[in-house]
Amino acid sequence: MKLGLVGKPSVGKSSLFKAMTLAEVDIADYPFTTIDPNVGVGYVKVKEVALEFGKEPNPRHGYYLKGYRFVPVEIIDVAGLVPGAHEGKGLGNKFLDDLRQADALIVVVDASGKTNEKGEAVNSANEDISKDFEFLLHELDMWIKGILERNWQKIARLEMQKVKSSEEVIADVLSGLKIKEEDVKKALLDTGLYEKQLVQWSDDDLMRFSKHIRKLKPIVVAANKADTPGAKERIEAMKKKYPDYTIIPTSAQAELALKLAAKQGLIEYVPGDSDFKVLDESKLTEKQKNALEYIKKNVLDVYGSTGVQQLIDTAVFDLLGYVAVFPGGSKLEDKDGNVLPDCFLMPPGSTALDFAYRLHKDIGDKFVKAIDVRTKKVLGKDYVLKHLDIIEIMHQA
Ligand SMILES: Nc1nc2c(ncn2[C@@H]2O[C@H](COP(=O)(O)OP(=O)(O)OP(=O)(O)O)[C@@H](O)[C@H]2O)c(=O)[nH]1
Ligand SMILES: [Mg+2]
Repeated sequence: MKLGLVGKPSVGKSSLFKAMTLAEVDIADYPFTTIDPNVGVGYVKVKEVALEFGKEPNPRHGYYLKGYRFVPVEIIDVAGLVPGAHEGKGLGNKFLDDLRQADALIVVVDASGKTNEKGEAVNSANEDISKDFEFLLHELDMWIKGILERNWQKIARLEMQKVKSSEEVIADVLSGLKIKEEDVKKALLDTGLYEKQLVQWSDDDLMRFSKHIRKLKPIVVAANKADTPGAKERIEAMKKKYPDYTIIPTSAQAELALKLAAKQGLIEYVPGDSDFKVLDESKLTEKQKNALEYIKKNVLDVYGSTGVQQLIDTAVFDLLGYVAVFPGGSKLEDKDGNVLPDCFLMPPGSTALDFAYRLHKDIGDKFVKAIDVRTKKVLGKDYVLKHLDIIEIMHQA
């Protein structure tokens, strides 16, 4: 599972990345702070199932905290994108290739309004923050168009040879983008290009088609710097303008501060929660006290959370429709006594057999039946996995 952060320069992509991964990365108030991509591990938040059995889990990957399991997902942070990137403006758009494998994109906009389209600081806030979003969609369209154009000779040649159908040929070229053949076929039908020979396509055909393909990538919008004055109103206006997109107010800075304070043992904070608890007031410096008050007043009390955890959870569970499934047996422990050490994120529609293969190829090959550990009910290979299922796979020796 991979999520990619994109947006114009200085919106706080690296700040969100750091708040998610706690990795050391460069963050600064000038454009193009990030040049090479950052890759790290963030976590999706899942209700812990071991508690139902009166046990605390021992996760092999990720961690357990106060009733929740945090399951690893890969996060990628890239350079900033500016209008005209596909024509080489700014750092161009070639670095978007680092996001090819992303399952979903987190598009970041600057809710403070205090940066222009190049990410440079401006004095008076621009009120329409959806511009940060609109140009970016266009640049993504142009990036996909560019990939198709670069491969067009190959595409046309393969079509001429009639070895493959046009959707197969195009799906081959786009397979690096995790776009499936059936989706390519649908895009061809929807754009009315299914019957048209590829060599006959006009530039406009290619543009329309590229836009359709881009729409297949799930997008969640992070309206970052939500803690700044006037951000709430700007975010509300953008939500009104784009009711079909999931727009989440975020404060990367607040999330990072809370996570670091928790790490130092100053506060108790569960990522995604609406509040934190100061553990020992006397240990806090005046500056720390003020920072925590600022976060409570301008972020948690206004939005209900810093939004950062919600970004990941929304992308993985709501947009992508994944489910978290725990492999377990009647004892719920592995041979070393670890309680429910694993949790797997499975794509929508995954079956018990898919789960067996995910555990190990041999387990899939030798699948006999699955058991719902809670109810002890026997499940066949076609059983469709549900979120938070605990499944035991029985297989031949
Ligand atoms: N107030 C506020 N400032 C933020 C927040 N997130 C980031 N910033 C500031 O915004 C500036 C840019 O942050 P970065 O994380 O470097 O932005 P970026 O999008 O990675 O920038 P490039 O790598 O240059 O594209 C820094 O000065 C951050 O401190 C936030 O949630 N609230
Ligand atoms: Mg950056």
